[in-house]
Amino acid sequence: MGRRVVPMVALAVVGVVTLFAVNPAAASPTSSKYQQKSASYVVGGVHGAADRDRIGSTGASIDSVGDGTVAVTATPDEAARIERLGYRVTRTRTESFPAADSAYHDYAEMQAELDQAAKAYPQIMRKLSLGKSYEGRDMPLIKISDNVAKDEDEPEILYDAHQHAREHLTVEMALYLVRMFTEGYGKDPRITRLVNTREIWIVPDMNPDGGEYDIAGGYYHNWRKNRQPTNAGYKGVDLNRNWGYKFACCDGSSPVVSSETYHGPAAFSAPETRRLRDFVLSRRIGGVQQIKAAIDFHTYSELVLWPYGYTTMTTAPGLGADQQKAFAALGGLFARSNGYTPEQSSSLYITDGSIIDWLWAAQGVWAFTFEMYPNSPAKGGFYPPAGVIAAQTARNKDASLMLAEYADCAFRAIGKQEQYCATASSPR
Ligand code: 0X9
Ligand code: CA
Ligand code: CA
Ligand code: ZN
Repeated sequence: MGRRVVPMVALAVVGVVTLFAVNPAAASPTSSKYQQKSASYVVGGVHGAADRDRIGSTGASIDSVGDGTVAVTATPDEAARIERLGYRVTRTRTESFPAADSAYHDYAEMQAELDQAAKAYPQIMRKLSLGKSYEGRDMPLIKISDNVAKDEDEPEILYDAHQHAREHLTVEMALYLVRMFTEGYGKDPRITRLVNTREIWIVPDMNPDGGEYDIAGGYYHNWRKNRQPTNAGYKGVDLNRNWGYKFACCDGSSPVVSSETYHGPAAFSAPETRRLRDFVLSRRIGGVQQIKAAIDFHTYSELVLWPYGYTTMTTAPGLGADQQKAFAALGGLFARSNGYTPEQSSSLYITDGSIIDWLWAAQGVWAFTFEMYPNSPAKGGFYPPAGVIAAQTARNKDASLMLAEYADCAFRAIGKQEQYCATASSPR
């Protein structure tokens, strides 16, 4: 283990890790535009469309309409304006990060930033929903493309984040990608071409319940799993052991409910994995999976990983020699751009029921796991200071773009596009 930190084994030093979590010098803004912090409020005394229009005209976004109430996302200024119009305004209780780490987005702040981006870029971005988490939180789904309202015949890409609750930097990564594709459109030619020729799906928060629990009470809980109760009173299924390919096959997960890698009673027993599975299945059109490539973001160890996780064999059923070579070639390209270490996922340790094994074996998606910053517990482990967010998300810009560029023909990475991809030869 001298060469690098193995992520799950890093659990053993959890006590040390938390010490690094609080760094008073760390808070620093991540991006220009969305820095006024929005929050969720319930507005009372709302009796019809005219009231809702008045509330909306303050700039607040109306998230849902209740009986005499509306739920809104608003900045403090907007909330004050709504109050001055004569409505009752109550802050919805949500968890937030410790003060030193307040540049990290909690659930409400993430939703607010996504709402604002969707409002600012209606031509190319839509905020949709995967459905609800176990505790009923909405799981946002972002689509970015030209003619975003239309399902066009363009290679589709999936970026998902935050299967593991304490891996908060991955939510920042997803928000970075949203900003990169929206703010870069029409400015950066590479981004513009991708938005015009791809359909990009971003799932910023696969585990909203676990994420909020992890920061509850103003300190970190080192929580990994979701928050679904098990039969024995313990809570939580490891979402990245709950996927339906070779589920629980190979000792790469645990049947013990209290375990950090508890795989759940059955594949897709967790609502959160079901939600993303159902979405991915819905992208199978006329028997052809539209999503061609994916990155599943985790922390930490600075690794680029590819299938399979359930076996250390480099080729296996559904993973032939050329496919393996293409995975390794792409992984190598990504790793050269972000400075991570590239390897087959099982060279870390065996994982069964992980998302990338399912995406590849069941759906043919060129799926990678990125383990982000840091590469050691001494740099913060799962809780690096907020000051690193900007650099450590931007670090994956090029690799994320390359994934989207190669989505039309991954075999181009080994020069075999003629053989395998018929007409495709370069990014359109
Ligand atoms: O164990 C995991 O799920 C990932 N490491 S973490 O520390 N973020 O929990 C690694 C998963 C890599 N393996 C596969 N994706 N198969
Ligand atoms: Ca399009
Ligand atoms: Ca499409
Ligand atoms: Zn993880």
